[in-house]
Formats: sequence, C-alpha cells, structure tokens
Amino acid sequence: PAFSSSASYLVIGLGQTGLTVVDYLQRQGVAFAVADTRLAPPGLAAFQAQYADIEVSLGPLDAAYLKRFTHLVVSPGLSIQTPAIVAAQEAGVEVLGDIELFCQAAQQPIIAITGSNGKTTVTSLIGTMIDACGYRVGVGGNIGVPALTLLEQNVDFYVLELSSFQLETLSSLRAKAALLLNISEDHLDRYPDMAAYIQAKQRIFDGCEVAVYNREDSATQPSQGVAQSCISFGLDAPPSAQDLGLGWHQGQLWLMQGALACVAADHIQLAGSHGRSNVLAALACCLAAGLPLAGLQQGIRQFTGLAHRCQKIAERAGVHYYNDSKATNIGAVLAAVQGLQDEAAALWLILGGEGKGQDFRLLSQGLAKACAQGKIAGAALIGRDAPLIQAALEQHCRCWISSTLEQAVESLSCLAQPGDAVVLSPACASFDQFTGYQQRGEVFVQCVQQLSN
Ligand code: UMA
Ligand code: ADP
Repeated sequence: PAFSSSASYLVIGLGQTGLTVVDYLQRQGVAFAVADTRLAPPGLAAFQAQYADIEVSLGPLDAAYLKRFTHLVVSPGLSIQTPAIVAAQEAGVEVLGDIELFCQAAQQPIIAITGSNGKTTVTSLIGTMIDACGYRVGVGGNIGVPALTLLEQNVDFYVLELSSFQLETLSSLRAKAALLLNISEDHLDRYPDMAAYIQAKQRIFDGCEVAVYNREDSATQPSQGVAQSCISFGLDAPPSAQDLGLGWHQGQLWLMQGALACVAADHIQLAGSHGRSNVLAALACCLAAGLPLAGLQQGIRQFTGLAHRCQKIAERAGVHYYNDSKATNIGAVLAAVQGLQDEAAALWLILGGEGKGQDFRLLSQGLAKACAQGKIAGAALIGRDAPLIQAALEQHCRCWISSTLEQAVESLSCLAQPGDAVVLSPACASFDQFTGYQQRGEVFVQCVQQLSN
C-alpha cells in the first residue's frame, strides 16, 4: 500500500502487536511515534534498543497530543473507547489496528476466524488442513503470532484468528472465507452490552466472499448483503447442498456437505460435540476456499487438538482428569460439560478466577439440568470471583471455596469415585492467581501428577 508522505502515525501499545507495527512502519518509510498508557510497557526495552531516536510517550493518553497525528494504530489490548482516542477520532484522526495494516498489504487469500470459543482450535485446524493439501499457509493473529509477521513469509493462504478487539479497528478484511463460530458472553468488561460485542464480531463478514455461520446460534448469522454467499454449519442434517452438517453414510455417522459424505465422524480426534462442530466449521471454510477434499480429510485425521482445551491429561485411581484451563468464559464450560458428560459417571468441576463481568446465573442455568441428573457431582471454586459463583450455583450443586488450585485438586481427588472425571474448566480469566491460562493449566497438571495412584 502507498503511504502518503504527509502521514504521521502514532503506534499506541508497546506489546507484541505494537513492536511488529513499529517494524512494519519503519520498513515502509513512514514517520511514526510511540505511546503506551503504562509507564513500563513490556516492549519498551526492545523498542529503545532498536529505535533510540524515536519519540515515546508513556502514561495516560492526552487528546491534544493524539490530534497531532494523522493515524493512530491502536493495539487490541487498549479500548478505542478511551476518551482521548475518541476525541482524536472525532477531530478526524484515523484509528486502525495492526490487522488493518496487514490486510491492506496481503496479496494472498485470507481465511478469517472469530467467535467466543474455539477460535484458536479452528484456526490451527484450518492451518493443518491447508498444509495437508500441500499448500503453504501462514497462521496468525490473536492466536499469538502478530499478523504483520506473516507478510514476510511466502505463502498461498493466510489464516487469521481475530478477536472482537482486532475486528473493531479493521475495515479492509474482505476475506475469502469468514467464519463466526459462536457467540456467548465474554469481554463484557470492554463492551457496554452484548449487542455491542456481537456487532464487533459481525464485522468479520464485511465484504467477504463466503460467510460461514453457525445455524444453531442466531447471533452468528450474517446480515443481508455483507457477503457474496453464505454457508451454515450445525450438528443436524445439512439444510441445503452447500451447508455442512451430520448424516448417515454406509451405516456410519459422517460430516456432510449437502448430500456429499466428507469425513467419518470416527476420524475426529477432538473431544465432545463442540469438537465436531469445530471440524464442520473448518471444513466449510476450506471447501469455500476451493481446497481438495482428500487433503482436508487427511488434515482432520492428523489434528489431535491443543493443550489446555478439554484435554485428557491423566487417569488416577480410576478417575479421569481433564485440563480445560482455556475455558475462560461460561460458554466454554457449558460446551465441556455437554461434551464430557457421556464420557464419565459424574463430573467434578474446578471453577473460578476473574469473571470479567459475566453473569454467573447463566452458568447456573446452563448447568442446572446436568446437576439435577447427577451428571455434575460438585464444584470446587477458586480465585477472586469464587463467592460470586457460589452464590449463583449453590442452589443446584454442592460447591465450596478452595483457597488454591492445589487444594481444589486435593479435595476433588478424595471425593471422586472410579469412573468420574475431574475437570478444570474455570469460566474465568486466571490473572488473579496465575500469569495466564497456560500456567494455570500447568499447575493443574503438576497437582494431578503428584496425586498417588
Ligand atoms: N495495555 C495498556 N496500555 C496500552 C496498551 C496495552 O495497558 O497502551 C495493556 C492491555 O490492557 C493488555 C496488555 O497491555 O492488558 C496487552 O495488550 P496489547 O494490545 O499490547 O497485547 P499484545 O501483547 O500486542 O497481544 C495482542 C493480543 N492481546 C490482547 O488482545 C489483549 C494477543 O491476544 C494476540 O495474541 C497478540 O496481540 C497478537 O495478535 C491474547 C489475548 O488475550 C492471547 N486475546 C484476547 C482473548 O483471546 O480473549 C482478546
Ligand atoms: P478461543 O481461541 O476462542 O479462546 P480455544 O480453541 O482456545 O478458543 O478454546 C477455548 C475454550 O473453548 C476451551 O475450553 C475449549 O474446550 C472451548 N471450546 C472449543 N471449541 C468450542 C466451541 N465450538 N464451543 C464452545 N466451546 C468451545
């Protein structure tokens, strides 16, 4: 893309994203400065080592300062509703994100994925499927690989995981295939209401060739006219020839596109019905991108899932232990319970952490039936919002507060009977007690390993 010689950019945020934006603008020969609301942002040392003479301002953003620039490239961790950013935008300054810069430059087709849950799993799965077809693929975005780094690779397809925050600052996506997996409450600490969160997620479809949506979740349905065509996926029979769903073929359950049997359900290694749903969604995107079925089948068979997502980690004294530490919202927990309840006599849950403003009555309502049926035997609650969860859940299920994850594992290992499962699926972020969901999952695995057999 051509950058105007009169343009001046302010890169806001010196984290992973900000550092890649800075490198990109430098290579394009664009004038820029850098800001971060934190006094000691994580990328500061790396930045100063390379760009000693570039202006950096730290601390609260000042609207008058922001208005001196033509463009603000805002990192996803910082809300564009920050008053100084709103004021600058109202004064005519353009606000964009790293993904917008990426899309303006990308020359190859993009498959874009969003949703409240399953984004990383489906993004990786699509990457594996494209690779199995023999094409070169660059996988990045919210998955942890800043998108601009992909421009340096020589690939045939880009696969981008996009968060609602990244979508808010994006206007040139126009994906080959755009997927909205599902919608459930998340990030309500950054949005005034669910409608605003859904609106951000729906931006994935803007100008796309094929919109892929979940016909069992009406909030994922694209509005008329945003896409050239639409394909739905769901766990029922495909309602039309291009839609994805389940069906019987030669006496076995298969993933179907219309009447075409694509993959036997037995070949899927992902746990639960949400695992099947994710594979259907990935298949829909890849078929929409014109990839050959034989390679896609091979990719699906190869993909064993990712750590910390409904992952079976051990069996001790006949009890199965699952690490679902990445379940940081209620929707993911309900999917885990739905997906695992037929695989164990009863489930014992570990819930809690930072609730991000979620209404835990939705968790309680969602678990009520499984509790009444005895599918959920009890829950140990950890972290900051344990009392909120207890207040909502105790009417349906035996639950108590454990001061640490270690203590929760200990108590559940004593209560669980052979054939039961203990599941860390917290419905919350982890930052009150851990550095992230990975550390929380690793501590869980260690605690389980330390249990005697
Ligand atoms: N921050 C400030 N002031 C600033 C800028 C950032 O306080 O001026 C804070 C933010 O509030 C946030 C932290 O710094 O707590 C990191 O924000 P960032 O925008 O610098 O984040 P990056 O390190 O660039 O990582 C981001 C994504 N992080 C967020 O959206 C918070 C990463 O997703 C993503 O992998 C990476 O870009 C590459 O694209 C992480 C994430 O948690 C995994 N995403 C959320 C999620 O999945 O739920 C949306
Ligand atoms: P994301 O990147 O959207 O956070 P992940 O693939 O990392 O998604 O999975 C996050 C959590 O959501 C895990 O607990 C996982 O088991 C659960 N999950 C995965 N796919 C789905 C789905 N389709 N519906 C609901 N929950 C899901």
